[in-house]
Amino acid sequence: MELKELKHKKLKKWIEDAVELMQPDNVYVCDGSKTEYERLSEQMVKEGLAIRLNAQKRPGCLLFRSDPSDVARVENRTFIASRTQDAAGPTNNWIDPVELKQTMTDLYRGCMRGRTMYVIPFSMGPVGSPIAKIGVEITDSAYVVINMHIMTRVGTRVLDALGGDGEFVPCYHSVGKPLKKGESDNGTWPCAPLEKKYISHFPETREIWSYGSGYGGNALLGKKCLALRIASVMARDEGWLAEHMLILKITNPQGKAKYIAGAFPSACGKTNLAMLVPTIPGWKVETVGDDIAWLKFGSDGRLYAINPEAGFFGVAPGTSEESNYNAMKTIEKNTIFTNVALTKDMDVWWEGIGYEPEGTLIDWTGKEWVYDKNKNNAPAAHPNSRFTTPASQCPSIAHEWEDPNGVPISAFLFGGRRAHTIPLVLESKNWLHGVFLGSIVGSEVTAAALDLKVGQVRRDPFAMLPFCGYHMGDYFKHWIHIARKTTPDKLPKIYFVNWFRKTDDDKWLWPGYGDNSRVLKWIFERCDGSGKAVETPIGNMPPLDAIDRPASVSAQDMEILLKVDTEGWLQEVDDIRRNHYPKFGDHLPKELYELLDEMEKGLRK
Ligand code: OXD
Ligand code: MN
Repeated sequence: MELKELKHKKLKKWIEDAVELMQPDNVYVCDGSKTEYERLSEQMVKEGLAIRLNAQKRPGCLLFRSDPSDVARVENRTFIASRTQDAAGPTNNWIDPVELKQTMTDLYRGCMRGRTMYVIPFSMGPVGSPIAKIGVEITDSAYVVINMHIMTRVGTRVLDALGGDGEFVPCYHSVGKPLKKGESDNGTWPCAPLEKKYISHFPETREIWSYGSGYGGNALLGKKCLALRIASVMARDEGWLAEHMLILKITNPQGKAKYIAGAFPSACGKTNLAMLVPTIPGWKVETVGDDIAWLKFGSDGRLYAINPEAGFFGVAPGTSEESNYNAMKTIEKNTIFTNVALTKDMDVWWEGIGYEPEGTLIDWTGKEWVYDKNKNNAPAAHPNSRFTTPASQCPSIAHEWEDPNGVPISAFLFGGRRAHTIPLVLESKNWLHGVFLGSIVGSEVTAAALDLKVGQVRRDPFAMLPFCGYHMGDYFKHWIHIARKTTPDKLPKIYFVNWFRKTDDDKWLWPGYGDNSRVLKWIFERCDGSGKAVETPIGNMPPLDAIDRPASVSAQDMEILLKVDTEGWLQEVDDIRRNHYPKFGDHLPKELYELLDEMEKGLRK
């Protein structure tokens, strides 16, 4: 579509202003068609940016290799530029919005020279759903366009829904590498150096400005930027919830179904849980979403969730037939792989795929790589290498995954990667206590990527630390207040789970994966009014016989998994009181301190 054909005056003016600033060679409004996807894919193959994979083994699949400086979300270059620093809170990077816009306007000036500006109208949520939101991303990356095709609903149908004056979230994106006359990328991934990367959010005006990175959440602006950081602010203002949560459907042998949403920090197996294959006979788990949930109250007073995304942007390493059968099936076709290894027969490979590679590979940096049983060489696939794949291809996708009204949620899960102290499962005493549990979520650092010691607990409340667009203390308040919109019996029950307990000699106590269905079964039964529980100072817990024990777990280990570790919890209390809660200053709801005191008292009895 031509720019002049656009009916929406505000949108047209916004694009024209961007064209004047960024000075692209061409402007192209995306229609979202398969032909468009194919044409751009072919163009990138020709330019040497993409490799077409084996058409028999991986039909419709592409492989990209990014720049080694552009392989992940850049939290230290992500900004919440609210008018005041206090509004962004202590856990976000803040720059004054006027100053930041000035800096970025200077970077954007002429940034698309030699390139095409793509205009991507996209919907987060089924087009036309009362819960959905529309965004428009301007980008100079064809890689971003084809990824957005999979991750969101893109194109003319979105412009139709927008009409002449509908609301949209404007999103600027540029890889930050203008081309001189006659210059080309020459097959190398375009991006700007780290200190020039900015992933910026302006919560009051609901704008997103991203510069310098072409990768994942930095560049696919519907995901973390719109659906979490900006949407969390909208949700606070409009009385709903935008959460870093998977959504799954669980059905018992009698055919009764319930929906569960779960928040886990990155790298805790959310995608695996969302696509789990139960090990208990007769139970079924289906997928509604694997990363983000938007929740609103229905007229019946219950919370309904939609998955605002249309695809999965999953971590490849560790994904295998055993760990996630459904993901492996989903990515057999029409999938974009980024930074995985390439085999001789033009297929993909990564660490933890479940089999050894044959012969020499090409690693994610484009170099020859030989498999070493002793794992002495650097990984062939980048640890954060990804697949972008349509949710509709997932064998476990629930038929109602695109229901515009969402699915009614019976339970929320909060969890992290904790080797000690946190039991396999714990039920909150009530909503407020559930908010308390959400506020203290922590996960052990798995790689020395951050400035933290491996094994050290990083508190990540509600798994929203990198994704909340405002002060987290106020976010806790929002969670407390939202309960007033309905009656307690209509609210989801809240659970703390931990699949990652270890023995003192570093062995897993719980098998995880499909066996997590045993814990989901207990949660299902609790929500159904039949499951047994005992009250403890930390919450309600299943008695030993309430969870079907897998054959690989001894009765003794089950006792450890379901025991209240008084010493460990007292250390938690101390850490929360000293290091965690004080960060939020007087924004921290006093009710949460009261619950901390109450828990400590109970543990010392
Ligand atoms: C993700 C993340 O990519 O949470 O989903 O980091
Ligand atoms: Mn995520």
